[in-house]
Amino acid sequence: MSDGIPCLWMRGGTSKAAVFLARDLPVERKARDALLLRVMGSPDARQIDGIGGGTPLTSKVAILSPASRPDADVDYLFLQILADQAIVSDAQGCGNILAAVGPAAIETGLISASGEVTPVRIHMRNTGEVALAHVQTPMGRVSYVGAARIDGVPGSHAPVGLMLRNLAGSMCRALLPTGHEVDQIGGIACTLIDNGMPVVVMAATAFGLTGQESPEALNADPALRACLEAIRLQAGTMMGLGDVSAKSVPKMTLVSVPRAGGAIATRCFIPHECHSGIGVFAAISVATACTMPESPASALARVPTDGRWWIEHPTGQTEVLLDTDAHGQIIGAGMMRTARKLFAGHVFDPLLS
Ligand code: NQM
Repeated sequence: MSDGIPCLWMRGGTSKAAVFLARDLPVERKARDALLLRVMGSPDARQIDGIGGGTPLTSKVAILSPASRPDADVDYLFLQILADQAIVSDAQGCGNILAAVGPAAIETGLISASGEVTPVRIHMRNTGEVALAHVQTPMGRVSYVGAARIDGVPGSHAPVGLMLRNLAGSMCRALLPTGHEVDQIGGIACTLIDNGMPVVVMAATAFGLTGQESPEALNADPALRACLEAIRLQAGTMMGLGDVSAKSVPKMTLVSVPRAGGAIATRCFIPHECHSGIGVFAAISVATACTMPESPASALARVPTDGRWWIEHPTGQTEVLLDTDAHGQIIGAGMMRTARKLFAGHVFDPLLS
C-alpha cells in the first residue's frame, strides 16, 4: 500500500480541480499524464474509479511549482483531463481554476501570506502570461469566508480578484489571428478571437436559435453540434491552432441580445458540450469581440459606459472589467471570482495501492 500523493481538491470559480505540487508528480510527461488519468478515473464518462466529476468542469488538474521567472511568485500549469477519453491536454488555460491557485499556493507553503490581502503573481505556464490574484489572508491564513457571490456557485465566499494583462493572442498569433473582425465559415459570420482564450463568436440566430435555449436542449441537438464542429475544425486551422479535432479550443460561442440587463447573452461550447456558465477567459474574449464594429457580437451588444461587461450565460452573469488605454485599446481585464478548499489529503494510484 503506497502513502498516496498529496492533493488538494479545490473549487475555483465555477470549476473544480485536483491541485498538485509538481515535485509530487513524475517529471516525465508520459508517466505524469498516465498517473493523472488513473487518479481522475479516465477514460470513463463517469470517472467512477477516480476523483474526477465526469464533466469538463470537474475533471481538471492544476500543477503548482516555484516561480520560474522573477516577475512571478508561483508557476501554474493547467491540465484538462478528458473524462471519456485518455487525453490530458495543456492546450488551454483556465481562468476559473486560476482563482484557486493563490489560495492553494499559500495552503501548500509554496508562498507565504503577507498582510490581510496577499497579492500573488501567477505565471500561467499554458499561455505564458502573469496574472495577479488578490487572496484574503486575515491573520496570515487563507480565508474562504466572505460576502462575494458569483453566479453558478451557491452561497457567498471570500473574493479572489484577478487582474490580467497581455492576453491578446494568448494561444494564437494575434488578438484577431486572421486579421479580420469577421470571417465567413460555411456561410456563418464568425469572429475568430483570442483575448486569453481562442473563441469563435457567432450569432445564435444564424443557427435558427434564440440564444436562450438551455445547455441541455443545445447538447441534445446533434445537427447543431455537427455544424458547430465543422466550423470549429476550419476555424482552428484559420486561427493557426492546426488540427483541433482532439483539442479543447477554440470554444464555440453563440451570442444573442441580452435579456437580463447584461451586455450580451452567450451559450459557450467548451468545445463540444455547452457550458453551464462561461469560462473566465472565454468571457473576456467575448466582451472584447463586442467592441469590434464588424463582429456579429457588436450588433447585439448593449455597450456599458463604465467598462463593466456583464456577460449573460445559462446560470446568470459573469462580470468582465475591460481596461483600456488612452486610445481606447483594450490592455487588460479584471474579474472577481471566489474559491474554496474542499479537501486536503492524498490520492492513491491504483497501480501502487
Ligand atoms: O475560459 C471552461 C471553466 C473553463 C475555462 C472551458 C475557463 C476560462 O469554466 O478561462 O475558466 O472553457 O473549458 O472553468
